[in-house]
Amino acid sequence: MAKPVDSDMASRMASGMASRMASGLKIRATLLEGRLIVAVGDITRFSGDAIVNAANSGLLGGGGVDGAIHRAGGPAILADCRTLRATTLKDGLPPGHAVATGAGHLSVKRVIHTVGPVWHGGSHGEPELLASCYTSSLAIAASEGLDTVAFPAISTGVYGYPREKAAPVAFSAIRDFLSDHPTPSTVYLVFFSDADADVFLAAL
Ligand code: AR6
Repeated sequence: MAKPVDSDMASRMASGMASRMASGLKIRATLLEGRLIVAVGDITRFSGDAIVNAANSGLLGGGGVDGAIHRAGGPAILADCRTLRATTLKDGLPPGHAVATGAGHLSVKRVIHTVGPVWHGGSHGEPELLASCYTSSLAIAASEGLDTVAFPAISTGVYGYPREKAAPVAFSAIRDFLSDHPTPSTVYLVFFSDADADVFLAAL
């Protein structure tokens, strides 16, 4: 027969569960003195100040995490993207750049859209462009006072950037930005699976 669980134990279990599941995501590791959290889950469930979208230059939606963000956020995000394309971004958003929109139904204030590089073997500026995605997105967060920001693993899906090569680029860009800026106070790197998070952690 199972042992009865006393109330102290029940509350310890509940609080442990809460910390492992903060912001709707499973926490896998905490780095950079608590300012970088490696998590697993669906980034559209993140509750905080901003989510970063791995978009394309057209900014009008797509597959992968881009499709998931537009589906979960609803039409307000696409409406903001269309306004940008009609005004300041007539030629689209270049790789390595970032721009913010509203977040529709998501549990964040802003979506920061960035365009990662397509992987062409690594000698076509891919690492610099990938680092620039993280840095440009973080610069928007800092300038808008967005304190908790979640990133997906930019370029590592449809755009084909090898996960183990993207990991140190993402980590260094985030570390360098945070060392110079108090905002955002906390960055989440959200992987879609435990296996993807394992690759990231092993590659550091
Ligand atoms: N939550 C967290 N991570 C996710 C989710 C999710 N809901 N869905 C996918 N991922 P990708 P890219 C992971 O392809 O490589 C789109 O069509 C996924 O496992 O979304 O930058 C755009 O419109 C992968 O690790 O983005 C562009 O055309 C990571 O997110 C193009 O894809 C990025 O995969 C951009 O390609």
